[in-house]
Amino acid sequence: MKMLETLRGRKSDIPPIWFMRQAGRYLPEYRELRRSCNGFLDLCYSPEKAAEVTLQPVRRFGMDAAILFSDILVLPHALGMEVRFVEGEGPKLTPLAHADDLAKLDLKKIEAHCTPVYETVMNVHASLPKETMLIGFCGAPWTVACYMIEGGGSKEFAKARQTAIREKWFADLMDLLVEGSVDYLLGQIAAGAHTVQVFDSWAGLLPPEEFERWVIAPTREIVARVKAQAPAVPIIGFAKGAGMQLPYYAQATGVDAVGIDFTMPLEWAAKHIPENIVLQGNLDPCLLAADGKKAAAQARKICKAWKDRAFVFNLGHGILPNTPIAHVEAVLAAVRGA
Ligand code: 1CP
Repeated sequence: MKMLETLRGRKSDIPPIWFMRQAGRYLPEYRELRRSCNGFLDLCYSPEKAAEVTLQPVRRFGMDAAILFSDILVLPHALGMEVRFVEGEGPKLTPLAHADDLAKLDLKKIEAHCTPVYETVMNVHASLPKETMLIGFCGAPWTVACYMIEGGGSKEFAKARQTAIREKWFADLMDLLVEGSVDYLLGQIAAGAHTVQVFDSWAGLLPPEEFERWVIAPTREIVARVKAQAPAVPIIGFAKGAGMQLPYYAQATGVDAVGIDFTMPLEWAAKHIPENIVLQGNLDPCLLAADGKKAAAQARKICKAWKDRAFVFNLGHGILPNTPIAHVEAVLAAVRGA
């Protein structure tokens, strides 16, 4: 398995490739299958359909990895929160506002609630080509807490940030999410995930002391506890927007690989991320959607800049729904040297 070798530190002339959010609305076969479901969460909890969607980008593009089709908000849903996905608007949650709301969340619900997700992992595992890696994932506690407190997406997550500063119960919420994330990742690993990625999409919102407390510390704990049970499973951390804190994140959390977002200078990342950490990234999803030729040229630049490192070719954030398939093909051809 090429990507597994890369995650263990092996360099290669042609890097393994997958794209964040590679199963999704830019694929006609996804849109078609999605029409047969009663909403997005229904798809996440349908083991056959979710497995099919997971496999679509592998079949179409020969990606080196499949990422479980699910969402980071499945965990709060499993804990007992109300979560809905409104077409065109994104996720809506009944926000946590008081310490009392925490008492309603129950770690014991995760196993039964997530059984269909683990079944999806088993289904994908059974039909995946032998050389293709299966990635499980969760949201990092900070990012998941942002949605739980804000009640949905936001540019600044100002309510979540102020809650983190003001309320004692925020630390209890984070502890609960660490516990839940460990159980959830280990469940996916037991079902057949070969690696797991922790998505901290809103890591970049925090000043240094809070970055330490709400990004580094919980991620370090999750990594240590997953590794204690599954030492051979590599862990990828994606702390979007971490900027100059990323080398510290890479070293302090114990992850094997770090996602590099599209704002990071290539040479800076190659120079400052510790040598023993694998790089993953970082093509700009807007460049990919806007211009296939320029995206292919940039893809070659990434390969050149990181040729002396073990790295996984990816986007610097999730693929956009309006991305033309031809642009994806142009980038894959560029990376594979065609
Ligand atoms: O079908 C649809 O219309 C729903 C769109 C959609 C999809 C395809 C959502 C709603 N989630 C997903 C799948 C998903 N989400 C995957 C698996 C698919 C794949 O990668 O191939 C993964 C890994 C995620 C992770 C996720 N969900 C993140 C972390 C990564 C990132 O993009 O930063 C986040 C922040 C979410 C929350 C979420 N779920 C969906 C939306 C639109 C959002 C963003 C909400 C917002 O902040 O505006």
